[in-house]
Amino acid sequence: MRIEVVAGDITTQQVDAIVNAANSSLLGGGGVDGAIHRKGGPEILAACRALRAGHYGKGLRTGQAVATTAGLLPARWVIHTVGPVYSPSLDRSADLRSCYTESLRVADELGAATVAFPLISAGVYRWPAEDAIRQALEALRTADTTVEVARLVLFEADRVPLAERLRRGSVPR
Ligand code: AR6
Repeated sequence: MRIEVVAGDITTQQVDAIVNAANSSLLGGGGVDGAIHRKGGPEILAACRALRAGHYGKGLRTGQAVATTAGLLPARWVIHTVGPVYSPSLDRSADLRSCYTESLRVADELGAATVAFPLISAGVYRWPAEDAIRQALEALRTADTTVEVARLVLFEADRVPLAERLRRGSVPR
């Protein structure tokens, strides 16, 4: 799988699937979740409500992923995942990496070849950006998937040079 790092807005990505940093309710929120629902239109929320009425009655667990239509967005699907809230005392990084690998597993099931990811947990959930990038790249690199391109879309353009260096493996811990 090719890994790309770009600056931008996930809602405009021309890929098969975009990933949403959702919360367990699946019913929307702020940040990237708010942007996806706003630009994708009510079809996405309707699909999320249907999930809640069915298999996901208790919501989506942290580190899990599930797909819906992408509504009016250029992508075909939105893959919703729930990142962990950052904790300075508990290591929740396995849950964070699971968001990436579970999203790729769902992408495989859909037959999506190109998938764009936001920097999961790095906003409202307060994960430090550099470590969030490291966890994302580590999870993507080691994933067993048929996805051909994984694109990490950074809303904060000033994070791209560091992310590029980490992607190339030129920054030690
Ligand atoms: N495109 C790409 N990245 C974006 C966009 C966008 N349009 N908008 C924000 N980001 P966050 P979390 C970046 O807070 O930390 C929601 O309320 C943002 O700058 O969206 O996982 C959910 O409903 C940051 O780097 O997600 C949950 O309750 C990254 O996306 C909660 O927030 C993630 O920030 C999830 O928090």
